[in-house]
Amino acid sequence: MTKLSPLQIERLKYQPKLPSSLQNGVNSLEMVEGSATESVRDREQIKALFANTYGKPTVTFKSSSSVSTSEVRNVGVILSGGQAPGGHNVIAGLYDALKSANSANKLYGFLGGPSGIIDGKYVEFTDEFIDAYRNTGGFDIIGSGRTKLETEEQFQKSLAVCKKLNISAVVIIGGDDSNTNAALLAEWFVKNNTGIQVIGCPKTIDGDLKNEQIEISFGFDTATKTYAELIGNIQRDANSAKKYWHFIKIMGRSASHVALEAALQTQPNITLISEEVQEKKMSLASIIDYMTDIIVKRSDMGKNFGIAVIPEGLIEFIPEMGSMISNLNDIMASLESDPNFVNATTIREKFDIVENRLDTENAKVYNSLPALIKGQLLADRDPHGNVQVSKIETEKLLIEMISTRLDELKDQGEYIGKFSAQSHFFGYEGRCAFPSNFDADYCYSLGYNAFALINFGLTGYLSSVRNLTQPADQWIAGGVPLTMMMNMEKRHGEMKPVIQKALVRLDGPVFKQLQDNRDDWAMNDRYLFPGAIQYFGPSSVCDITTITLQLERSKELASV
Ligand code: FBP
Repeated sequence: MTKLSPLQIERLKYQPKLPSSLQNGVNSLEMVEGSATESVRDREQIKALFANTYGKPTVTFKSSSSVSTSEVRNVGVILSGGQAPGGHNVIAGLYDALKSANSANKLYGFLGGPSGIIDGKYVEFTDEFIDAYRNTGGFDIIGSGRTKLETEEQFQKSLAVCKKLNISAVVIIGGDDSNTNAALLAEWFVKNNTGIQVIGCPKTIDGDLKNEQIEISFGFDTATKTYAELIGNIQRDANSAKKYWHFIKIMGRSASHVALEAALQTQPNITLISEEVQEKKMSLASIIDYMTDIIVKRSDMGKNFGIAVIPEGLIEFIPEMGSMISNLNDIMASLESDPNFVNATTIREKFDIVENRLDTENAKVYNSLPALIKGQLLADRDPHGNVQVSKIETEKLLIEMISTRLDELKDQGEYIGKFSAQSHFFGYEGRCAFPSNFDADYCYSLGYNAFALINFGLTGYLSSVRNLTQPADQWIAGGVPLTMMMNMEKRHGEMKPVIQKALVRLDGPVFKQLQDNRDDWAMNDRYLFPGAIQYFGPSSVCDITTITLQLERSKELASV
């Protein structure tokens, strides 16, 4: 028998909470329709591409005193993209809802992400199987992957697999790109009269799949708490040894929500926010000046130590870098099949091929970077055409450039301190942590609610659970049409329909909290030490969600 840790044993027993509307099961529900919806941008193009699923209303569920019977359904579920704490609970919630609606229902899990449905690789879930994964982190129950579902051939293969298993609905648990896949598949299934429904669930630690209907994606709560614990520990170490500057890059491929939330929980000396860098058109040189200035001033106060938090996606938001990377993405798409590039034997040859193809200004920017970063920028794109920022060591780039700047200042007699830096990257540490109580409850509710959407015959919807800063029984369950969140963006050099990413709003209350405090935090050590995620104890400690969600919700409620 597999040996379990004491915490594993305790967490398996945790019973996640549900919104009161879902507590009597999906057979005692009433669906309330909102008004018809439009996509966030590019309405005509999105409408034309999603002729069958566009414009549907949002829906919410209310518990009903009448009990309906539910026809037998087989459902397939896919975990897609990067891991996020709570994914197993989405599947557990879906399974429990499906079995409580009709014990003859079956849930299949497709293995290894979207490729599982294409290749027909699956498992059938049983009580025993699901029970071993309740309230655990990770996606290892069936694995995940980043295959992009978009071609006719992939859709045909998926249909054949669904027909073989008599599956009438597919649930895709994923972020913006994966739910774009869900929208495409939903549209194709309707267009081809297959009768198969598709429902998405909002996953990503990055926290950038959100809008008025989706308050937060799952995993953000646990991941930010995990990073905040680690940053707090490093702050204690820095404040004890007083000899290192710690440069901490934090995951979040594009938006800086994770870095911002972790910073609000820990109050480090420097926090960069990519969206601000872009808005203020800050060059790499001006970022170096900003950070160097704080380092010098702290040194003048006798403090040759500190903490800098850097969002993972920063490099793409620095205007000259963003332009160069976008040019580079298009070039890389065309070089994928270029034998000269593919067969180049040295990295120098690859640099030369790329530099010759880049526009003049972009070539200069590329050329100005250290070889380490130039090489990392050439790494394979993800299947959606994005540069893999987790592989670019921006924290090291900043350390190197700041060191050089400080040496210059030393030569000019303007700096006499000592700069010794440590670099860190916190990403994978948080993606598979035991879900917080919040994520355990939220995920279970999202999965349970996904089956309610299926039971009402909906397709092309994202499972939505709102009112999240209130106790779980007051959460509002429902669904949002996926097309409502879409716009057209360039991917792999072509315009494609995609779900719009929610970036940090510089006019929002969350960024303002940082802005109002950062000068104080820079010079005076206001470090907070959040410690490990709490599962037991006063609800203000163990059930409280992120500062981001609390500030955003209190602003929304104030404006009602
Ligand atoms: P998702 O958007 O798929 O949830 O993934 C987010 C993320 O964790 C990013 O924060 C990170 O840049 C990326 O995945 C890393 O991807 P990989 O797991 O392929 O290294």
